[in-house]
Amino acid sequence: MWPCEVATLLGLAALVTSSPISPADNVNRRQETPTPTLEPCAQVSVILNPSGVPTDDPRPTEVPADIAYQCLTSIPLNVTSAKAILFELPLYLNWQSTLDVLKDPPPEYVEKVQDPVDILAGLDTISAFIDQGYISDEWSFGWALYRLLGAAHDGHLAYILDVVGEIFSFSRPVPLVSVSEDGSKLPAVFAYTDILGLHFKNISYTPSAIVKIDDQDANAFLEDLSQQGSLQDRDALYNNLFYNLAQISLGVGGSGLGGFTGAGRGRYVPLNPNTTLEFANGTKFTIANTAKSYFSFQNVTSGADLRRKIVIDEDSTAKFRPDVITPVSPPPGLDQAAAPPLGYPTPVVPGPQNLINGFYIDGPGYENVAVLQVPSFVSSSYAEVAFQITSQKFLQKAWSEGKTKLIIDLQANGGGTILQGYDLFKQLFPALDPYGGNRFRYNAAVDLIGQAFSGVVGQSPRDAGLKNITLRSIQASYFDYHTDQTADGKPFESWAQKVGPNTVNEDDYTSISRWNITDVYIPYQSGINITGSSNQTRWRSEDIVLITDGYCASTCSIFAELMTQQGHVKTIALGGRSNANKIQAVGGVKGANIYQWGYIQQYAAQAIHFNETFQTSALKQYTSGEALSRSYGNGINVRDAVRLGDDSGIALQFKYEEADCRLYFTPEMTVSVAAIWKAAADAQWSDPSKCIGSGGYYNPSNAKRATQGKTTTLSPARSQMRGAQALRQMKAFENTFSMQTNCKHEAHDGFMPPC
Ligand SMILES: *C1O[C@H](CO)[C@@H](O)[C@H](O)[C@H]1NC(C)=O
Ligand SMILES: *[C@@H]1O[C@H](CO)[C@@H](O)[C@H](O)[C@H]1NC(C)=O
Ligand SMILES: *[C@@H]1O[C@H](CO)[C@@H](O)[C@H](O)[C@H]1NC(C)=O
Ligand SMILES: *[C@@H]1O[C@H](CO)[C@@H](O)[C@H](O)[C@H]1NC(C)=O
Ligand SMILES: *[C@@H]1O[C@H](CO)[C@@H](O)[C@H](O)[C@H]1NC(C)=O
Ligand SMILES: *[C@@H]1O[C@H](CO)[C@@H](O)[C@H](O)[C@H]1NC(C)=O
Ligand SMILES: *[C@@H]1O[C@H](CO)[C@@H](O)[C@H](O)[C@H]1NC(C)=O
Ligand SMILES: *[C@@H]1O[C@H](CO)[C@@H](O)[C@H](O)[C@H]1NC(C)=O
Ligand SMILES: *[C@@H]1O[C@H](CO)[C@@H](O)[C@H](O)[C@H]1NC(C)=O
Ligand SMILES: *[C@@H]1O[C@H](CO)[C@@H](O)[C@H](O)[C@H]1NC(C)=O
Repeated sequence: MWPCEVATLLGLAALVTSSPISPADNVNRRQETPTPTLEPCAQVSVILNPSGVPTDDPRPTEVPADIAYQCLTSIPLNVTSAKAILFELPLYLNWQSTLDVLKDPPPEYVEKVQDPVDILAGLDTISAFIDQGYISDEWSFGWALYRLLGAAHDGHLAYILDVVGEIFSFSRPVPLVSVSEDGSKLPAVFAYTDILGLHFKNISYTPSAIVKIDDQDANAFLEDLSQQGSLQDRDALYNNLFYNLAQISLGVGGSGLGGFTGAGRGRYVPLNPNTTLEFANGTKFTIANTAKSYFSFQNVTSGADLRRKIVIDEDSTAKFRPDVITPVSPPPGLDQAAAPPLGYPTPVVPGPQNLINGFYIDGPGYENVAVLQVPSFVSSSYAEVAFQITSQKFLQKAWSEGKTKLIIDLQANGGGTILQGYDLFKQLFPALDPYGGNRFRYNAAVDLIGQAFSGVVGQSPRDAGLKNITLRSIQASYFDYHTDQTADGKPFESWAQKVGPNTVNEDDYTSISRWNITDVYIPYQSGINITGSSNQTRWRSEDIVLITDGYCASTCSIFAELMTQQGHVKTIALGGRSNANKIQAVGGVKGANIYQWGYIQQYAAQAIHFNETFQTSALKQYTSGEALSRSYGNGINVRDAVRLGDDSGIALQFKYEEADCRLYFTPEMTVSVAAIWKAAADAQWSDPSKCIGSGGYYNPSNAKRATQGKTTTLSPARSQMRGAQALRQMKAFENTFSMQTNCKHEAHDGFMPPC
């Protein structure tokens, strides 16, 4: 079993408390299984293939959660493979912009946001655990890596080993919400079905709050569980456990029915056989936890057999399920409007696939308010132009129809194409020059790639019409020093000037750079030209407000930074833990760029191709090795964002910043989003006393809660599309499970009933 200090070192404390499946439990349970002679993975095979041979669909897709867990932990560890992965990981982790700071972050971050983590030291610890026999199966190895990186609470940073991501999706089939009865009492947790019953007045009982989960205080249980998420802010993490209309509006691109149900990255978190909910009225309700698998598991006889058939053999029939259609390239029409999202009114100007929509609010008192709902910044080529046109059309229409107030609803916005964030800002503040300062962590590979790329680009002028696509992609990359401008808006004169390194708070970074939004390669990078709609601001800063549920990450954080720091626009944050403190508006990763690891590998190979003297350099190690070939999903945050005029050198990721106003979710807001907009308009423009939290912002007891790692947020520019697309696919795949898109219910009255 895990010694206590071992678990703490690895950041596994929350696993022990919130998912009390320790290896010791596992051993006991294995002895109690109904068919003790059958290996756990063979039991899975029997459950998923009841007749033993391929049968007509539908076949079962679910097994009890504990059998899935026992199966995963029965896959013997291939130590050679594990050691190779541990050797290779630092090559990529060296690109993580916050790698050094995470070891010793600014005190305010540690006090109010998350604990420090030394990731490279953690790898050594994992290696030692393998040597000492604490880690002896593939899943425990993969999970230790996942949790170690998860402790960074950086939505751009992940390494998901095949066995962790590919085989099972754990699920608790009961979505919850946390709501305040009247918008001012402390929020309490309810089963979403109860809230629906209340809303439609078709239940005979009075819904009762959930006070305990698995015999623990419900809030404490949920706060611990929420720490499995990838967001950094604790209130945002808490919100992400619950059913949320904006997440549902994104379909498979959102985090489904909420982290409590196992949506998003919650699906990797192993579960006990059941979850017991205890309500305030004394009723107890036990739900069976499950694990779903898309794999057939045909004839799988043991963990070792599973590894052979599923992890190693890509084409195995044990993997193949004819009833599952894996998402491939998007079908046509994805730049078109879809049906209005559940719980939303009909948009006045609908955007592509509910990635953006413009609304008015029905009802007296709100005639002058327009709402631009922006739950995404796209990140996929098919909808870039349609996305931009939607905001252009809507803003013009709203203004010309007398809407003097503008709500920008950013709930659930995990990012997307960086330059779409700039474009929306420019449409609202055309006279302002967006700052968006960013920097890489200096490392030898960044420098060498830049030397190689900047060495060849002079061969041809920067020209969007360039026929040589290799040259074009190199010229459009960060590693051509002509890309980007200096902090004060001048061209870089050399790669040496761009790369630095500059020592900031004892760590080395490249020079601050900023996107050059008039660069000829902007359309190549983002699919659009950055416009700006007119030469004067129409809405004044105080006529605009941003609302978030804390889930504002990546490009959303870039946009929010421009809007608040340069546009002086105020923010309203929704939900949060059950207290009356102030909360942050931007609770997701504030890093400015994600790379997929394969992208780094490809850059390194290209650099060697252009300058053969680099064959013997640090770049030679970036071959497609074990870490990449066994990765189900990965990402690295390569750029810090830094604030205009801030001399502290601290990346935005480590800054704690309260929203200007906090509102609790009410029951109605979880069924009809217009209730949110009305409350936001009231608080912003007529009654600021509606905002919660005049008192102290921080409750130290929360700091004692466990310290762990959930959801992904993506945002590269076009030149980083490979990474973006891979991660988008990964996210879509993750959420296909939790969204249960094949469930038989139809949508009722604008909401999606849980199924
Ligand atoms: C900017 O304002 C001037 C003067 O009002 C006007 O002539 C011009 O068309 C405007 N430009 C744009 C792009 O709106
Ligand atoms: C263990 O992994 C190594 C590296 O991938 C591989 O060469 C070897 O065949 C594996 N051994 C087994 C028994 O699968
Ligand atoms: C109440 O009505 C809603 C909307 O028609 C429906 O989805 C839900 O299943 C009903 N609940 C019960 C308990 O009948
Ligand atoms: C207690 O509350 C739960 C959850 O709202 C509900 O399902 C149950 O029917 C209630 N029990 C009684 C006796 O009212
Ligand atoms: C829930 O799981 C526990 C084991 O963790 C088991 O002892 C208990 O009987 C289960 N309860 C129900 C109602 O299935
Ligand atoms: C599974 O085993 C059965 C019986 O031995 C055999 O007929 C079938 O072909 C096997 N299926 C696969 C996919 O190996
Ligand atoms: C494109 O440009 C690269 C870099 O200068 C060069 O190596 C390559 O030969 C060019 N390809 C063609 C087809 O001209
Ligand atoms: C931005 O890009 C444009 C077009 O390529 C170029 O003319 C301009 O000099 C660049 N600005 C800076 C500051 O590099
Ligand atoms: C961007 O502007 C350039 C120059 O006006 C134009 O050629 C190009 O088609 C535009 N691209 C997009 C995607 O609008
Ligand atoms: C390769 O890189 C070295 C070191 O930066 C440099 O001296 C040399 O000129 C480069 N060669 C080419 C062909 O760019």
